[in-house]
Amino acid sequence: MTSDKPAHSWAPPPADASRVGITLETFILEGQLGHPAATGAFTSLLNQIGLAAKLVTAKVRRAGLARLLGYTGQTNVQGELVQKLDEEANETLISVLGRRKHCAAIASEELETERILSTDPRAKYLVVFDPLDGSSNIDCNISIGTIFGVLRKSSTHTVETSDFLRPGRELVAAGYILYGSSTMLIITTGTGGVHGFTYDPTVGEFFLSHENIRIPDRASLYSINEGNSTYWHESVQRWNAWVKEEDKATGRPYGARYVGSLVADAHRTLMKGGIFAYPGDRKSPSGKLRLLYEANPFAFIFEAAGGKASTGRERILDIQPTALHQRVPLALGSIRDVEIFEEFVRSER
Ligand code: P6P
Repeated sequence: MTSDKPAHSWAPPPADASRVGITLETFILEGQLGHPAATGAFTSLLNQIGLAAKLVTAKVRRAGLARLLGYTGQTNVQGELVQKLDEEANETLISVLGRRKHCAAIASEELETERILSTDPRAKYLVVFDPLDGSSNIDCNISIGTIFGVLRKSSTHTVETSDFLRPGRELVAAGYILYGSSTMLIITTGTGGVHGFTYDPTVGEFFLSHENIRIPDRASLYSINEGNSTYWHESVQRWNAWVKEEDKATGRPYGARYVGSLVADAHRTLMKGGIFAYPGDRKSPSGKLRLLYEANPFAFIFEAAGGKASTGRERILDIQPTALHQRVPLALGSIRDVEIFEEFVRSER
């Protein structure tokens, strides 16, 4: 393994006066996301996602008071008990995205199959989302999040499942909302940089707070559920031992961080660098995370921020999906840290 010093965490550039107070809506309207084919419809769709984020954060922030915690008693397509907030967030996103007729259809973690929202020929976009990721943390007030990706509709016929089964490199936008100590919305169109907006509940607006986020090339942090180590393939066990060895030249031992909420673990990794991994193992050969609405959006974001996302063997964004809810092993983070992880996986005996 090469020895290269880990870089420092990304820190937002000093906000100069001209950049303070820019709202998400202004930033999108001014095409500052750098989307080459920015049209009114695309702008409108992204602003609708911003509205959905405000509505969901309002529910998340008062869940305990509005007795939204707990379970509905139903189970979703994943066989998981649906929490009331999951359902609320799912319905909010569907309702808001259906209003302006730019979104032809959605695919959600909470729905077995796609949902057609508009057959209007002007509806040019498809949206994939996990409405409330990390739901197992909802009742203990740990950070959770919404993950989304936007595809351009590639066919003229009414949307079918196959319209969603496209490699993540075809996304035209992706982002997430993190309901943490503050609510943040992170968004990218892939080419125009990755930008963070922090929600001010006193005025009900997302304000630009982290312009052009770049992930450090490497950092001494790793994030993985070590409770699964008995099931890991031997190469992952060797990697896990390697990050914990002492070697000052490569910033080891790495610090361990694990929330158990993908949006929280991924956001910290984006901001500070290092690696998040949910690998395949003997128990779950394809890992746990979903390709379409978890791995692909984050892979799109991390590559746009100068990071890397792979299964350990192949680029996430090149995977040809075969099913809406298929799982995929995920190694996400600083380019050098993911490369080191890949070197171990490829050395599997
Ligand atoms: P584990 C939450 O349920 C989730 O889908 C992701 O948000 C998170 O990264 C992962 O599962 C955590 O899984 O097995 O470590 O509890």
